[in-house]
Amino acid sequence: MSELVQVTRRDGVLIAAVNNPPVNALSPGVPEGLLAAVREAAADDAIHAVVILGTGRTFIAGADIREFARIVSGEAPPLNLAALLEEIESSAKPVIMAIHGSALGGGLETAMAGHYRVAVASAQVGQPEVKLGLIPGAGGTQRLPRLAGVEQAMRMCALGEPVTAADALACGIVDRIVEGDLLEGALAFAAERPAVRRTRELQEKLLDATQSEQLAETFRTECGRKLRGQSAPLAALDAIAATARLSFADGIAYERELFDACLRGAQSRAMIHVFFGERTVAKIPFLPKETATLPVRRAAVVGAGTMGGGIAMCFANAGIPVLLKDTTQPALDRGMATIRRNYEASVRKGRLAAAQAEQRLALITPTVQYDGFGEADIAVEAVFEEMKLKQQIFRDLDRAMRPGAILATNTSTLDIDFIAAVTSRPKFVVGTHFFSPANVMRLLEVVRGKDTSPAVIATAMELAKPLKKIAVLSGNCFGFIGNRMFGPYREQAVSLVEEGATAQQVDEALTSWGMAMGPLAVGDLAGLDVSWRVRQEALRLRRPHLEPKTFEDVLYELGRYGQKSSLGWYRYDENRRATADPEVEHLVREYAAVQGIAQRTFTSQEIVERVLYALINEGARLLEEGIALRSVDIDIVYVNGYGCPAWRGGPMHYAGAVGLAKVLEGVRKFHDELGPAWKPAPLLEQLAREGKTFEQWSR
Ligand code: T1G
Repeated sequence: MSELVQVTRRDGVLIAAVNNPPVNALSPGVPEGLLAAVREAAADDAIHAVVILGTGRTFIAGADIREFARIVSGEAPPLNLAALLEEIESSAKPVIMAIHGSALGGGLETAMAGHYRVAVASAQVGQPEVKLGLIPGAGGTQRLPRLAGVEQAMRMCALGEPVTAADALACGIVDRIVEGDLLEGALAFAAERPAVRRTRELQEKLLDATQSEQLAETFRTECGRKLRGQSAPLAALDAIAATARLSFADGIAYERELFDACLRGAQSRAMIHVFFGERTVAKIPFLPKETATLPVRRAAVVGAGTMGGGIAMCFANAGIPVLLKDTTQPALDRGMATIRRNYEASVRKGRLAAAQAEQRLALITPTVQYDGFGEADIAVEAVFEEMKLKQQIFRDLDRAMRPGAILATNTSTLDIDFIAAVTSRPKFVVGTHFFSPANVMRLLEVVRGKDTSPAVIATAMELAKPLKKIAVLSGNCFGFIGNRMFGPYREQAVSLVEEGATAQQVDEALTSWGMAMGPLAVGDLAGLDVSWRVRQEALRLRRPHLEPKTFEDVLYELGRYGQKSSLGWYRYDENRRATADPEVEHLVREYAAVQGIAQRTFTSQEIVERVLYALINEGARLLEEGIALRSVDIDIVYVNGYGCPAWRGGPMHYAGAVGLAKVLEGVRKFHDELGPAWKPAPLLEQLAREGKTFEQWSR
């Protein structure tokens, strides 16, 4: 008995329990242990059935993702799960899979190689491989359609979302929902002496080639919209559609071919980088794991505007009572009305039950006073991006909050230390930069000031979990990680238009590359008045390499603030749909003539390099300065806060994919052509010289 698969016997049933914490991944030794258990059962006449389940918190949650890089590099043998599972399926004695927690990827594939599946009601099953740039590689695209039907299989494999045990029962993946103890339920199922039923032999739910292809086409369109640029979803659809024309064995071979192509592709490397990166960012090297955190049972938010209201919702959604303060009742009423509208929209979309929405609303207490702040464990300031105002609020909070409570600011660029300096408790002051809309965006930048204590940093990072955020720790600089880099990124986009490109050409180049929105359209979304104020503050702080004036200032001075004023870089209709505005083209050419800016045309590749290399170069500076702990922290900020596609892995991962020597060559060229803003970051030069990627660097 391997320690990874523990075998026991009861009532003539051989029980194989996978014991590979934390998620019972199919690491080397686990599939072999399962196969050995099934063979042991076959050889033992006293055994009439096999039950396979997971110990701890879940069934098998998939292949061991950490193995993939080793498989691609040849250090580890290719995945041969499909062959192992087929042998399990060939067992002459019924194999019953008992599912709790998550049966995902190879976990569900293993379950489907069983003859029957029972599950507890709280279990979920899915094929989320596309979220890793992969497709099911152990028979999932061939067995799932045979159990659940082609349409359900296409939806699960192409979109990657898991389904509940109840839905799995309804569509035929699961045979029974077990009340009470899962193992007892599985043993009772085995005691009914079910006949062996091999999934691979089921044909009645398969479709003919025409029907399969029509369905595949429908899902290709949906994937083109929801998963733009990703290749794995399309490969998964091809594998499933092939069930209409290939035998099971040939279907397995075809799936294998498509899986291997995905595994060796850049998109899978990028998405696996993001998968682990989203977990790495929670690990703070200088914070021992046992750093005590402070309790957060009650919260308070100051400012009932868009951000403050969204932040209050985050606390309410986590079940944490929260005071929401503004200076006037009308402002407060507006804020509460927006929150109520947001919850009503979630109920309308079926994301929330009406009762849940009411419960959450009831956790938000509007107030125009600081009364009650003394019971809060944390207050988050979310007012106008103006230092004097923030300092005044922190003086008030310092008085209103109990000793030991945390004072957090949602500032997106301003100096945390300046804010902490006006309080008696700088150790308890921290930045918690939410991204708009705060109740939707997953990213949370936690910003440590020079005096922020380890316990407060650990508490803010830990708070991300109940708030369902991904927290990334940032040092204290202008713009922290995301906005510090977004400055040069957008400045280059504006410069390209000043030099002859059109706004839509610049935006389309970046959206074709994969960004959710182009840099100029983002300016219109956030508000050119907001970015103008941020620029003025940056100029006042004498941030290096900033042009004193850009064409975007002209748009601001004309009152063209973007979507909020229906005019910005683009013209917006009542549904905020953007169209190119010839007036802007005329204005920017006029501006360029006055400024004496030479005009020329640009290719999309040049635009992408100009804008992304500026982002990467600034990211390298952040690493040198210790503002970002690791390059993956920057990648996670950009994937979760700025619309960078996971299949690009984030700007720093992308730099590695391009090759740092090539990036450096481009930066040097721009430095020669465009001046000091393009001075290559020493870290970029060093790593390019050493032939390394940013991921291979650590402080
Ligand atoms: N392989 C290796 N490590 C994994 C892992 C996996 N499949 N899943 C999780 N971990 C690690 C994770 O990095 C973290 O490590 C710890 O486990 C806890 O994870 C052949 C090819 C199961 C829903 O995509 O969705 O099968 O940070 O923090 O919030 O066709 O983990 O503690 O060091 O996420 O409770 C398909 C991925 C793989 C499932 C649990 N399977 N995992 O969530 O814990 S490809 C997946 C999850 C495949 C086959 C194909 C979640 C979870 P550390 P966690 P959680």
